[in-house]
Amino acid sequence: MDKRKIILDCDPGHDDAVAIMMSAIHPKIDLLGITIVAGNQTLEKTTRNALNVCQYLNIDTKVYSGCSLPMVRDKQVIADDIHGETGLDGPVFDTLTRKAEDKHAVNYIIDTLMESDGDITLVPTGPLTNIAMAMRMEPRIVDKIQEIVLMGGAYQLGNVTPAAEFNILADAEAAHVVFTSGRPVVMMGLDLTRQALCYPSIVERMEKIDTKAAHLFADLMRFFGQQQKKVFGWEGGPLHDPTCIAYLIDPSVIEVKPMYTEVEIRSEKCYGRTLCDYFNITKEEPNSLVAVKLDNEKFWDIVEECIKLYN
Ligand SMILES: [Ca+2]
Repeated sequence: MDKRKIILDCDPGHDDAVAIMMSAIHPKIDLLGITIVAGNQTLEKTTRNALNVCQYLNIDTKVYSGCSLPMVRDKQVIADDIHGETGLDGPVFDTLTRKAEDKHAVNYIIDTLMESDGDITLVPTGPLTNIAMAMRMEPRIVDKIQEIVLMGGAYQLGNVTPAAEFNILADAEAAHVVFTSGRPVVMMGLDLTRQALCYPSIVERMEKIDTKAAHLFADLMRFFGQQQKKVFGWEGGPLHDPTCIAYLIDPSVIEVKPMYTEVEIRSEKCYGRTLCDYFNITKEEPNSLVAVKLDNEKFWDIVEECIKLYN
């Protein structure tokens, strides 16, 4: 079977944790490395969370810590209202013995791409700082990237401001670098991920599988669901980041539409907006495939399949 080689660049984060879980085990994915960026919580915490998930699930993929601040702005936006004080509130982990590699995530991304045959897909599920920094530090990597399948943005409603989604808002300049890089971007925005609400019935369905992964999933999603209800009033939390992984496993799970997308970096109120030209009003050549529709049944079947693969 053809395995898709990926680097998962994440900021765990409840939904990032599930993305790690799925990408590390599925036979269609070759998870080369996990790179960490500040986002849902500080870099120290997001790195720790990734290591905790890997240790708990016996995932031996190396973890590289990356950028702790956005490229231009001097303050890191975090999402502790959704992900809690640790950034991964809910599950209880054993004492952490695993450590991140000494190499910086940006250097890892550059070296891995430069040594590759152009067959690596980048999967960013946090702010795009590490990816954009790598592109600026070594522009030759850009042509080596097979595809960028990211979670971020929205062509409709934002979630941190009325205009913007968290990952893009947290480092809009970095997002601008990525969207103007010339490489194909597949954008799993909020329009799509809000179709992946993890209702209590889904949590129960997964918990019944009764593997370590199943219990971790349930502990994560119970906390995540509660917070989402407080902030957005939904009965379930949108499982944002795993949509990228599901798409790589089976592209037919998500319908995408080519659009020209620009990231707003000048506006005060609309900073971080992904301006997706749904109707091609500007007549610009599309630079992104924007996700519009999720096959809900198929998506949860893929999540279930991954959880079942852990014994
Ligand atoms: Ca994330």
